[in-house]
Amino acid sequence: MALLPATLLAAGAPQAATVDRMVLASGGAVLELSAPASGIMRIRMGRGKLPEDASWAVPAAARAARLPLQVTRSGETLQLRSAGISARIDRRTLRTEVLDGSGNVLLSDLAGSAALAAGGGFRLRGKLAGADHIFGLGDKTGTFDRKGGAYTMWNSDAYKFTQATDPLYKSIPFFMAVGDRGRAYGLFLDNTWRSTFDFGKTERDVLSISAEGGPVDYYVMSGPAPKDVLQQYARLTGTAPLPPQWALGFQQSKWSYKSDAEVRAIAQRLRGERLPADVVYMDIDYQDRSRPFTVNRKAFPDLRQLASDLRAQGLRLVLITDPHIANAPGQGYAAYDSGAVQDLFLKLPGGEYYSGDVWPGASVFPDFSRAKARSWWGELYAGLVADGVAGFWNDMNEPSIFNVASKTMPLDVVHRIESDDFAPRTTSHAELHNVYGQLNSRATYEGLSRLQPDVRPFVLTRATYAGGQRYAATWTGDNASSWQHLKIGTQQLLNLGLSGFSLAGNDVGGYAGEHPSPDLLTRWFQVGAFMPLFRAHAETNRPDQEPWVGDAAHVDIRRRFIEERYRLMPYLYGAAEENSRTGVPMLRPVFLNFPQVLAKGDRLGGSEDQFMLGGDLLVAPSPTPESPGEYTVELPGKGWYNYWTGQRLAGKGETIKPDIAQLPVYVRPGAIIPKQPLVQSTAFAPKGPLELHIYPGPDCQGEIYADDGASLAYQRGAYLRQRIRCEETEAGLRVEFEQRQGDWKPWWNGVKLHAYGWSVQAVPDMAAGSILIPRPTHSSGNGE
Ligand code: MIG
Repeated sequence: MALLPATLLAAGAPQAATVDRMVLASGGAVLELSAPASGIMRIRMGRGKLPEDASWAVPAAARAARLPLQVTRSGETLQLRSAGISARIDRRTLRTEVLDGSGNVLLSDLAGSAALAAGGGFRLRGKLAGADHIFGLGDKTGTFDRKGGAYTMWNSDAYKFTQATDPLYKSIPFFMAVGDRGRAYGLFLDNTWRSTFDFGKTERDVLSISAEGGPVDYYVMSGPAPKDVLQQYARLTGTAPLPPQWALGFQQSKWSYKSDAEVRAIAQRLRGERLPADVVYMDIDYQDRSRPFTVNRKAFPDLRQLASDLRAQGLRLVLITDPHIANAPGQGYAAYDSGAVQDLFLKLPGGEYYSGDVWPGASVFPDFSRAKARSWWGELYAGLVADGVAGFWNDMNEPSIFNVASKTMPLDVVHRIESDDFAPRTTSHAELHNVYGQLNSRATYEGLSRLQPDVRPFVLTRATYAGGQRYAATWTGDNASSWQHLKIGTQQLLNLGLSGFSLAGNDVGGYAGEHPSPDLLTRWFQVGAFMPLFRAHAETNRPDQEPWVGDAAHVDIRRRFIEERYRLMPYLYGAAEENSRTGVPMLRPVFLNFPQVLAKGDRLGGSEDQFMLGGDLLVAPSPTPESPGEYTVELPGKGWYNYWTGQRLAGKGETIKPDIAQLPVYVRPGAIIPKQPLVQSTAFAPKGPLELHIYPGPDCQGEIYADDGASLAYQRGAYLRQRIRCEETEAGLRVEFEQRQGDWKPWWNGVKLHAYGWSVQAVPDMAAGSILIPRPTHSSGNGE
């Protein structure tokens, strides 16, 4: 083991040394520190030896990188400095302190060797210095700010969860601590076992992280801005791939559209009502006896024809495929037979299959931690893909099991790890439980990529683990049709976005419980139209909940909001592309774009109910959405614009009197937002010019990104990226088009510039260079 250079440890040797990692042993424990990237310190510890260096979240290449560590010693304290981050370790106790690049302590007193419990497991304890707010941990409910709370990681089917339910479906053991002055750091514990995070709940200002087993293997990220932490986390766990553009369209789901005729009727109605939409989902009832990878041919005699007829209407099909395979030997059930032949299902310690009850009845479960099982699973999609099914939905992958108190499989079910850079071994469900859903969605994603190498896969998963954003979009599971859920859904998605998962949504209208009132459904459509994943879904045996339900006035409002989303598609798509490159989520709390709002204290600058879509749009639903009472919107500065009227606000906010037809949305002064003519589906090319909505103000700039929306041709240069800037001058408003990148030829025919407070102008294209919009002669208008 490469220990610290002996010279440095020798008594009275104060000299410095440079190493690529530092390993220290004391009290039976071995500790290792390394810096895989600028601003990131990785800390591992084990009893007698270090834990295995392998991960389901952090790919090998990201772990292998090592920046130099500069080591100095004073007395028993070793100081390690790397780019943007440093650490101090007590040689005797292995207690560690992590500091940022300027020497500010981020985490102090991280328990050293004493953290390791005798029987496996550990409890890390540290002081939450300057951590005024805590965010992350995925879509857990509780409170938006996790400070003062305690949370458990254990993927659970949480039907009709509430604000008090924990754990939920996902385990994303990553959080970000943010101080009142906007300085942030992050911590990611890469451990898949059941773990808990206590943010000062049990002991004030003390962070306590414990796990029942598995490695002490965590990363501290030094920011300093919240966005920097997200980029550091993305550097470790990856970013989401660029989604197909249709995934940003409106998606209509229901448990279940049960027949060919019913699916066609839904498509017909969407088009007949002129409700733009891109996707119709088919839930479990399309299958033969709920068996994954079968189709009930009585109800769906010709899936291929159905998919192609829908496609002609601009609609794509997404089908559910649960991980439970009916335990049906000798019945000609191909998914079972092919998996059994290759011996890919999970077993009990005695060697027989583990069989659990789920929708198909007795079921067996693929061993997704074997690369071989994942590639077999991926092949199961061949038939559905050939039929023209566009995307897949991986549900129940916590995994969820019926009729048992634990709601999942026994902890002694045996998994095999044969994958990535793990040493091959068997292990128990206790280790693999929290990563089962992530590996299921990985198998789906990689399978689809192999089946159609030049098509961007779309996978929606319910359960996942850190890093799962590389494979699938997600939703928050079985919410209820209540005002409370409409409200907490926003904070769930904000925290998901701060945990690596950008493309996410809540079931619009609510999934379970009482049928939503017309007002609740309308409000949900309004908010959903500004969320990254916009999918309406509801439980079985409930009255219809599609956007056309209710009186014409409500339907009109919902239509208007869905339409607005389609007009904003170039902006939305740009935000998705930015996420795929940088890890900064599409949906953002206000403080992510404007960290200074945190200085206002507990209200988080309105971040909890307000949210931003991309860098420029701020949406401000009522903090009490059911109430007709007035509320105040505070904006992160002066001169913001009303998105709907284009009028500039005089102050830093306004008082809103709720009106069911309206949802307040504001635009950052200095924004340039690309929009397009209305289409009924992203499958149809818009007709007319691209619109650039220019909202003059400081730092005036925007970007347009476009490509074919579906293939990987953008990776070979078939895209368009162009930055646009504006500046108010004596002579007028100067609009500057930078040089474009990429050689994609976009759909538009000319460009229309809407400069608010100035005028509307058409230009033939966005040739590099600048144009001048003259000062308006009268100073009223809003540009429209
Ligand atoms: O036991 O497939 O969260 O969206 O409609 C319920 C049926 C199983 C749970 C999912 C929900 C889906 C439902 N599923």
